Amino acid sequence: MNENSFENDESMLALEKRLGISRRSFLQMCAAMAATMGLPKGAEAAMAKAVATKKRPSVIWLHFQECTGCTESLLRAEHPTLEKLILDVISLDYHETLFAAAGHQAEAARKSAMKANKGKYLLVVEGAIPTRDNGIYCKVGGQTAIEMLKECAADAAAVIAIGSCSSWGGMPSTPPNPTGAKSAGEVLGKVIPNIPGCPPNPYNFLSTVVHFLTFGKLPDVDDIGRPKFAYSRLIHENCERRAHFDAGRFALEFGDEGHKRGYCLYKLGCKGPETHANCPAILFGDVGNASWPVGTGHPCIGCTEKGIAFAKPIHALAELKSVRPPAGFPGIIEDQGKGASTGALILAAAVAGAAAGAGAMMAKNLGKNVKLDEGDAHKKQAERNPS
Ligand code: FSX
Ligand code: SF4
Ligand code: F3S
Repeated sequence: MNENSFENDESMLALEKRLGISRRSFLQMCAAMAATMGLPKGAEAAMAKAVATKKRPSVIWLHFQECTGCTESLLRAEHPTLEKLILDVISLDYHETLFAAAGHQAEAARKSAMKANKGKYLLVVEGAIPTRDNGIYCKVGGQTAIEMLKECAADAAAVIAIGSCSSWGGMPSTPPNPTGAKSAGEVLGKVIPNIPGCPPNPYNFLSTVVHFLTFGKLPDVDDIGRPKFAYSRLIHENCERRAHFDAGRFALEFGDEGHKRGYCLYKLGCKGPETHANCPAILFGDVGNASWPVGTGHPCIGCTEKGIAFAKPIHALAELKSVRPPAGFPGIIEDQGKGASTGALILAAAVAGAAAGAGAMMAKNLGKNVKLDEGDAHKKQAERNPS
């Protein structure tokens, strides 16, 4: 697929106007989403067509116990395309943070959107639901969060939990959990699709919604409801510091020589080895290479994973789920190793037909007008880790 495939396509011309971005950038984003989800060749064209022509699904977005970071991360993307695309792909019919309306007006808008789109709307839930004392610790328009969630879920085509709070309880459920905070799935009594992260990555939400729009169903999920394309791999498997882990080169204190050199953060408590997410592959905020927690020099706290974030001490060593470290560690002053370069991974993705991991590595470089060949990747690595 290239931009010429849609040259005189009126719906695509209209979309260009609507989004204020070129067809080329839009198609690159679709290709990135398709690669992120490991979809077969041709899916990107179907996704582009669906976004350009299909009726936008009505979305009712509820806020319960949370910090609104999920919404903020969707709307404060450095790259304006993402925010525009999200707001273009869905018809956001109820969202307490973004609504100009207030009080009864807002509640009336929610009820009329639910009625008009009965059985077809997507319900997105942000925040945990307090269940102690009949849920009195969170009320909106006189209803408890429990009542509102159940009422809105009854006629929804699908319910998606966004963020760790609604996915598994998140920060509000930290022991001793004074409000009895629970996930949306627990309150509804079933496993629902969820996109954990505190905050979650906006690309994972956008990809999930575009999949729904294109194929009429949500992407495949694991046994706890997380889309497999985003959560089937450990952070540790895609981390740019992995070569240091394997070679036994660790930062032992913030600001020490190993930390300055970009060594592995395992001994500072990095939970990458026991946390499933695609953060190192798709990054955050569209600001370029290394824009994810470990990339900036902070250990992963396991924010996507129940029982890790807000539960395990931040400095505690992670359980190594897939790989055991060597019995003895070399000193931290050895020469740095070199991991797979981004260029090599892009090539691998092209050869392998966008297999989930390598495809995601490719995705992070698409749509950003950054030419990352092998030379650039090495240069960037050298800038990050001067030796
Ligand atoms: Fe905040 Fe969302 Fe964390 Fe929770 O994200 S970023 S506390 S997951 O529900 O607003
Ligand atoms: Fe990366 Fe953390 Fe794994 Fe080290 S322990 S390689 S910093 S994910
Ligand atoms: Fe969260 Fe760890 Fe990713 S802290 S954002 S899962 S790197």
